[in-house]
Amino acid sequence: MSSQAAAAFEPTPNNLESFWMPYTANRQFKSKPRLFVSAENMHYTTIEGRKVLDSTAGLWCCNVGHGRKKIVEAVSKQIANLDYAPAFQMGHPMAFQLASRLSQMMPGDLDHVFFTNSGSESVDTALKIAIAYHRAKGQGTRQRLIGRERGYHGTGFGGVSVGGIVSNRKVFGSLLNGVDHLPHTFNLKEQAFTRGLPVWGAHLADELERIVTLHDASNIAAVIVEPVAGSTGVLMPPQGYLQRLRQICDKHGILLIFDEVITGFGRLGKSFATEYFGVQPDMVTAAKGLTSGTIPMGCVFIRKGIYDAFMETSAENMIELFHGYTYSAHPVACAAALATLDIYKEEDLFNRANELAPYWEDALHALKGVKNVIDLRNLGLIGAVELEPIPGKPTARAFDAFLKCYDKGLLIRTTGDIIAMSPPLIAEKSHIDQIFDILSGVLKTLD
Ligand code: PXG
Ligand code: PLP
Repeated sequence: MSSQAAAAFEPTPNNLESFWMPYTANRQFKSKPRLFVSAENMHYTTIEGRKVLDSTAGLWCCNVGHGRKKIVEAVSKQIANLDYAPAFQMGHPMAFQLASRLSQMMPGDLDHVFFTNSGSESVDTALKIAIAYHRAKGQGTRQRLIGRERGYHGTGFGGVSVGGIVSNRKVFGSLLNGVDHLPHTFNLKEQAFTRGLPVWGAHLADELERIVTLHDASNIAAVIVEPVAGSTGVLMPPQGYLQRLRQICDKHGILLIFDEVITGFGRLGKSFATEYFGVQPDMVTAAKGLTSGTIPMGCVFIRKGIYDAFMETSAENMIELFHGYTYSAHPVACAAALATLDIYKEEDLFNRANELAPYWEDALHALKGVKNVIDLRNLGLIGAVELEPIPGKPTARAFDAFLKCYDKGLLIRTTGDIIAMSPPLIAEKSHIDQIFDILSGVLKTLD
């Protein structure tokens, strides 16, 4: 063993420096770390032994709550039995079982599933399939991609390119070319304090016609949108907006992709937003709730006609799609996903979320009139509180709220000056009461 390798095995002090944390104010964090060491049901436990109520399902992912025995057992059994199987040119039975079960959750012919390890990979997968699909259909000029301002589609170059959050884009160069953005659908003046879907804004879908006129439909592959925009601070689609996007895409032969990384697996009180809104896209990207955050895994749902186009245009012994990941359909992730789907079903969690949603809405909107609150938005078990920024110090007020809630035993999530919440679907009314008690108390103490 080289002396350098040997040194790596020496016990070293637990130095916080080496880990470059993702999407984190590293220096602020390392000066006053916030560390979780365990979790059960609705609560985390900090390294100091304090309980913290989880109003965010981790990062929008732990939909069945924490420490669920069924998942723990399934994963333990699987890792002992088959730890890994090559993802390319080999398979294992659970991958097929999982894909079949997932495809039953989707309407119509959205019945093929491609596995990834995250939402970012799901998005890049869907964008690549869209471009390759048109080529397989003899329309190889359809290469342009259309995203939306304020959209979040993960951190791959594809996802950042179609995404529309300036800070995620501005220092990363020219990104993908051939990308346009629809306008976002938020308008504080028209929509403030709306419960559920805003009435104003469906006309913004018509901007797609303008982009089609500019480039011609023959050059456009796909439109990708989040049915409910999450990361940017929770923006609801105006009534009729998604239906209109579907109509315009149909008219011009453009594929419609719904990015359901957040909205999938019960967040809106239905299996997917696709079901909630009754709009069928051509592909759906998912991750997070697929394994309730326990093991990294994502997937893309793909309509049969898209899959068939690849099968029909290549020789039978040839690879039809040159794309995939070492860990696509990882056996341990499949075990976690199957156990998670069992829990959703056994505990009827999507309906449970649906039944809890009005209580959640009322609790959220009771914050109207609290100091600095300029908007409240909700759908299913998603809620957002938008705060008036401190002049010259954007994001500071919400971050202060985050730190103070954490001290008082509540985990919230902030983006800009917006607080976003999305509790596990197992939440009780008493948890909701506690979330808003702590939050309103903290908001009243802010500058
Ligand atoms: N698409 C959407 C719509 C997402 O919300 C991704 C893609 C990327 O997924 P991965 O698994 O690669 O992170 C996401 C992820 C937040 C927050 O607080 C949101 C996400 C991730 C982390 C934090 O809003 N969304
Ligand atoms: N980089 C190198 C050098 C690799 O060999 C591979 C996969 O074989 C990758 C990146 C991609 O890794 P993954 O398949 O886990 O996405």
